[in-house]
Amino acid sequence: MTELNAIVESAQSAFAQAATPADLENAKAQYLGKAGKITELMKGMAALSVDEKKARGAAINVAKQAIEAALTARRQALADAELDAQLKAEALDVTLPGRQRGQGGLHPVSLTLERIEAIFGSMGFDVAQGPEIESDWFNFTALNTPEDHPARSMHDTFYVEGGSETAPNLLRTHTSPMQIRYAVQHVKQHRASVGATDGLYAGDMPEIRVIAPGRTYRVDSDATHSPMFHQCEGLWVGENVSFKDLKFVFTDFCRTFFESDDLVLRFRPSFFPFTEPSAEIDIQFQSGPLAGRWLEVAGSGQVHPNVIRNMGLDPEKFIGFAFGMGPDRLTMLRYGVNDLRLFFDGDVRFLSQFN
Ligand code: 2U9
Repeated sequence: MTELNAIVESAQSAFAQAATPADLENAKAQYLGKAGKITELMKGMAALSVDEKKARGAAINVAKQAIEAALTARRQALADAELDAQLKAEALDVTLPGRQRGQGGLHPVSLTLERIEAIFGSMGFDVAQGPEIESDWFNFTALNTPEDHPARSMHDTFYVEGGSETAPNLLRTHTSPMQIRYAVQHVKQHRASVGATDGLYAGDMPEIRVIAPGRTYRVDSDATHSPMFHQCEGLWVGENVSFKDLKFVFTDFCRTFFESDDLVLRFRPSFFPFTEPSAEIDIQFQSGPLAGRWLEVAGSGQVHPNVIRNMGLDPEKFIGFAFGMGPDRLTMLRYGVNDLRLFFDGDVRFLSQFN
């Protein structure tokens, strides 16, 4: 039966050459398929006698079983090889360093805001947060800046449609509106608790001591101005508050904030519609890298009587001081950053240096 042996050998060699399961199935079809060599041999037995069929059939069956055994062995070998390759590809290198989740941190301006809040908090100031979309009334008019006031042009901002005297219609240009909101609420609650009647309030009242940190907006953009910037304003209203309290509070704040007792303050006369008299506050370090230069850090003043009235208080009885500073600028000074835009570009290489 050399013919059958030759077929078996050729099947074994075809199976051995099949490199993939698909190749192997194609090779199988050539031998065991409907038109395969073994099937053709079976069909060819039709003309043989019964005895010849017996002998020929048995021989073909032996060959068929040998081919099937070769097929099964090759199938197993290919499956083993595939599994080996997969295991190799997915092998874990336990000596590789683990994947770490990137650690986040606070934005440098947020660090400054937290610092400011902690320092003023320790001096008994409340922290007030409020709307960034404000009404004309709280942003300007209540702060002694009526519609035709020239100071409005320095506060050019983004207006949204609609709006009326009390409906929000602009992006706030400072955080002062939050302080007047806070003061009005404080006075209202106190009046209700003592059952005070109409008119400006002139009775006893706990002092108003509050800071308002947050985002503010103006149409302005260069290395030291951004259309969105931060402010933190402070307000202290009572019966006996004076400029000397302002000077003490602000000196203490600057020394704590900059971690240096080696700095002095100077008050330069200025103008703000909501304070009278008003002053710019400059600081000068006596030592260190910034020593000798006067640096403007805040505006301030005694709260204007019209603003005290808009809180519902009698300006003959109540007096106060206010100040306003730019946390962006304070952050630049503290860390020696010279371009404000770096804070808002969102470049993690810059921002991650502060944590
Ligand atoms: C009320 C009454 C008065 C807040 C004040 C300033 C002076 C001031 C700016 C300085 C630089 C902010 O960052 S900046 O643009 N602010 O100069 N702000 S007095 O006066 C108030 C606030 C609220 C009810």
